[in-house]
Amino acid sequence: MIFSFPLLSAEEAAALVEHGQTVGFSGFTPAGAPKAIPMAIAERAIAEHQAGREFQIGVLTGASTGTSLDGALAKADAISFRTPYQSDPALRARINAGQTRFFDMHLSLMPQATRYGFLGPVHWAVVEASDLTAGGGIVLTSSVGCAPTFCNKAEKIIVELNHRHPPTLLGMHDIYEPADPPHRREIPIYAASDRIGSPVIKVDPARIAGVVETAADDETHGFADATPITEKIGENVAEFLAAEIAAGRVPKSFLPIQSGVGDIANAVLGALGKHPDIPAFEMYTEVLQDSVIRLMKNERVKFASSCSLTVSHATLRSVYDNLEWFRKRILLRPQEISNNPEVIRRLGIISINTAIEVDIFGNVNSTHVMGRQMMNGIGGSGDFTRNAYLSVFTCPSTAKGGKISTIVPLVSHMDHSEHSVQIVATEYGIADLRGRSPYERATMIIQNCAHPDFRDELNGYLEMVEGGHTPQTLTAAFKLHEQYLRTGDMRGVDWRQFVG
Ligand code: 0RQ
Repeated sequence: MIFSFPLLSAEEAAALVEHGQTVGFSGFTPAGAPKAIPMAIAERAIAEHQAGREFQIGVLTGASTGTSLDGALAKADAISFRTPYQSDPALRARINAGQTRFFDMHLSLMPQATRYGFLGPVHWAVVEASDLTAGGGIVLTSSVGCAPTFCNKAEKIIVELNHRHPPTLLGMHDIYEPADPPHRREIPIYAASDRIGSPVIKVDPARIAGVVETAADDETHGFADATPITEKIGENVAEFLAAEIAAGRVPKSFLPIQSGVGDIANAVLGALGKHPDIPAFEMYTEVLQDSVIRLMKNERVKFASSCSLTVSHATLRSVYDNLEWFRKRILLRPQEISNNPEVIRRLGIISINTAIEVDIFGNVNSTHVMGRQMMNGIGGSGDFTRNAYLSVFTCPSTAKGGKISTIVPLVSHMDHSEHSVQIVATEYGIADLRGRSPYERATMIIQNCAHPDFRDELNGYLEMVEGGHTPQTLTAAFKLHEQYLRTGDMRGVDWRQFVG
């Protein structure tokens, strides 16, 4: 027993979950996701399938999880429905094969959608904890995600008590759930470091069905070192923001930064940290990567509010070894607060996210390859982009060895529209779309951001179009994509068939 909670094996916990039920798991990209229980549920699904019985569950999380959760359950064909974000190759393959229903949603909306009942009943909350208090206080681990809402909404809770995270994490989390309309009030955060909630998730102890003890690392990995291309993108963004400060459009004290996931995001943060004209800054973001911890140690990042600590094992260990120092500088919040539109607009966040492709008018595709294949999901990029003081999208100008231009006439799937996207940055430069007409945006994006191998082709498209506020030819707009799908190369599109 841990206090009055029954101690269970992972298999005993998995046996409580029934076919057709929905489970809300803690975890966010993939920090703080349970590991032992989902693996045991996957084993159970395999055994049930071998016995000729159905076994699938609905899987709700904060964001992506690791191989023990999304990976194991997908390989066991145990997921009927999944939301709001994923990045596991096995799950992605099932989604793109039409075998798993996936609902791609803004991460800030996940907790309220769960509370409003939009996603149906939640039968179980399975949450990773670093400690439990006698009164039913759950101390989370390296993320908050949607765990508070799952705990409050689910019929029953199972806790995975992971001894890899110290109980002294108490105080790193700020748990707050807003009231629902018509009773919602303002969220009283006026600075990235403001605390508004409780350090633990408070639940009725009677709702905790059991505790499974584990000692497993987060299934995070480090990021690749900056390449010449990601480094150049980072420098371009840093130069642009320094110039905005110099021009008086961004306060001299700078503004809090939100940064997406991945190698480009890591390189951009590194460049911001190095730039002599950018002062030490704060983060109000959803994911903290290794680069932020490094910048904190160098006193270039003063404070970071986030939803998760998605860092390498060595970096997490260094945080835990100096917990008193970091506790004053890092706060982990639920995703409906880390990604909250009201707070993002109030604090004046500069958002920096990565695109799969951008069109010449400034629409951004963050999620689908060639319009059809789901990559990860929109994640929090829309929460931040739509409400940012300045919204930036970065991407290399080409993909797949130069055969794909990430700058296209029309995005093959749209996540962020021209109305929300302000700055586009590639290794070639920056396009500042603020206050520009569609034609001006198009010439600027082609000139400043497109790879030289594709500039003539994109200009050719623009020259071919006759008139209209947004110069677009619907029959030709996907010609680059269509040629790539046919030949494996977007280069050398011939527009003559579309002219006259
Ligand atoms: O595939 O590895 O097989 O070569 O896409 O691309 O350049 O490595 O970039 O890892 O930063 O991911 C948009 C997916 C970028 C990510 C996306 C191929 C490319 C490669 C990955 P390979 P890169 P990244 C906060 C914000 C949405 C959510 C978000 C993402 C692979 O940033 O999921 O922003 N964003 N959340 O080759 C075909 C193109 C391509 C392409 C890239 N045009 N066509 N393939 N690739 N461009 C975090 C959260 O919300 C949790």
